Parts: sequence; C-alpha cells; structure tokens
Amino acid sequence: MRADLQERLKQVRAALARTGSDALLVSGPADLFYLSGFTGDSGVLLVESSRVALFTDGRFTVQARDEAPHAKLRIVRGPLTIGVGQYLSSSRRCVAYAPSQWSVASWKVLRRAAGARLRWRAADGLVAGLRTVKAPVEVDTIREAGGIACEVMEEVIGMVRAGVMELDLAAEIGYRIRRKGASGESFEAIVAGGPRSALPHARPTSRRIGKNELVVLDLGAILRRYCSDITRTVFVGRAPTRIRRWYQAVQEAQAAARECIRPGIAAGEVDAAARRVLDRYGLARHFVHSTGHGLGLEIHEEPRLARGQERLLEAGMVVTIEPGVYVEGTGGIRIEDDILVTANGSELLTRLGRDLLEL
Ligand SMILES: [Mn+2]
Repeated sequence: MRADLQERLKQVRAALARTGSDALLVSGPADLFYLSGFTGDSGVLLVESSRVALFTDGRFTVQARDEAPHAKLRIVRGPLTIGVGQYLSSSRRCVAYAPSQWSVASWKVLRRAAGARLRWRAADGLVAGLRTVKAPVEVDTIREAGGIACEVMEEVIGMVRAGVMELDLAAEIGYRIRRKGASGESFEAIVAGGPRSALPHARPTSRRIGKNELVVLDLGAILRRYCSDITRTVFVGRAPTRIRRWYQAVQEAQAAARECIRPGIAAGEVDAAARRVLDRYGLARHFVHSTGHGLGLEIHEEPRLARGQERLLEAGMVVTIEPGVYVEGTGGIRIEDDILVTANGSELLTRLGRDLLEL
C-alpha cells in the first residue's frame, strides 16, 4: 500500500478509536479519495481496524481495482446505499459516519437496510480534520496548481478591455487552465465588471466590460485533485481617488492578514487583522464575508478564517486570504492569495503582483 495512505489510515483509525467506534463509513468524495485513492463518482468506503472495503458499482470495477488496490472491492448491484446497509446488517458494530455527507433520504435508506442491531455514531469532520494539515507532496501539488492559476490570471488580465464580454473572459480562463495541464477549474470562474463586481460571488454574464470600471477575476485550477484559488481586481481606465483608496485599504488588509499567519495563531485573529484595517478606512461594513478558508482536495475546507474562530493554525495548513470591499451600485474589490502555514510563519503559494492595474 502507498505509504501516505497507510499513514492516513493509521491516523484515522486512532481517531476512530477515540470515538469508541469499530468502523468508519466514508461517502464524501474528497474523504474517500484521501483514504483510498479512488476517484469514481459513486462509492462508499468502510474503514475497519484491519481492513478497508470499497463499495461501488459495475461501472467502476476496473477503475477501483486500479486506483484502490489495497481496498477489498465490493461491487454492488442496485442502489449502493442498500448494498452497504445490507453488508453491515449482519454485525453489532458501532459505525461512525459524517452526517454532512448523507442526504436525509439516503440516510433513511441506509439505516433501514442496516437494521436495528447496528449502532451509529455521528462523527462529522473526523477525516476533514486530518486533511487540514497537508503532507509535503500535497503542498507541492497545491503550489503547482497555484502557479497555473497565476499564469492564467496574468494572461487573462491581459485580455481585459472595454467591450469584452464577461463570459468570453470566463471561457478563456477555463480553456487556459486545461491547456496548462490542470484537469479543470476549482469552481466556475468569477468575472464581474462594473456594478456586478460588488456581488462577491457574481456569475459571468453576457455583459460587456465598460470603460472606467472595476473588474474582479476569481479563478482556480484543479491539479491532481488539489485546488488553487486566486482573485485580482483591475480597473479599466484611470481609477478615481475614491477607488484607489478602497483598493489600498483591501491591499493593506490582505497584507495585515497574511503577515500574522504562523502556527499557533487563532483563525479568528487572522480575520480580525484584516477587519481592523478596513475599519480604519471606514470600510468594515462593506466587507461582507470571511477572510479566508482552508484549501486542498476541496475548494472550501477547514479551517475557516472567520470572526471568532478559535481553531489554531498549524504548520502544513493551506489557507486563502481574501478580504474585499463591496459597494452596491458602484463595484467591488477583492485580493486573494493561497498561503501555506510553515514552522516559522508562512509561504505564499500564489506569487503574482497585487498592485492596482489600470488597463
Ligand atoms: Mn477563495
């Protein structure tokens, strides 16, 4: 078995023992990949003290054998959930599971199929918790995914001008990300011009970029399953004083948050550092989301860098830092980078200039 998988299974079993359960049922795709290597879009993993079973259907027989050779393969005919439940029904075990990975409907089916003798223990975040601290090979992959995101950002910024459609720029982003060897986008890229840039999660539209307006570009690449995430904001034309001031505030807030990242600092402290700067500019009420989030197999993971979060950062965590200012009717500014928490501080994984570009 791959050494990293062996280590992860060892850790997950130790965590499992602490909850007093005999087995862990994993259905979230990221957790499933993390513990088995399987990338098929239908599968459930059962981790027991001395073995691992992968339940999937006939479409994935070859793929599962290839990607997860250490797991005992169980090909289910009919609904996967019923197959898993029936397999478990013969035992009196206590099985841990993550409620957030099950729909209410599937959960009912699973419980019914598993019968009354089996005990269930809700244990959300057991694998997600392990995933927060990345191994060096995972960091290298995110760094590489970050490099692709930076290259695409730079190229697409070069295409921003009055008259170009948001959707055309978004299409360029998706195309270029794949041409650079990534398997896809971490999320549907955001390209938002003018007043639409004030919508933090705007979807690209057929609107054309105008003169004298802000444009927010937010994109990410998925490389070997790992995500990157970067945002830059540019101005088409010469930015008025008010916009320059907003930009400077966001830039300073982002730097303040980045600079305080180190092992042992609370996630909420990083968020507070960004908010303090924006408050000094009188812009805190226009910062309508949290400062950042963990990044890895999923685009949004633990830890959340948000108000009041007491979770302490640890070396090996990868987080985004992305404060923003959004003024309804006028526009928005966000600057986002991916950062690794190191033993002594932090390392920037998305190296791309962030001074205001006037195009
Ligand atoms: Mn982000």
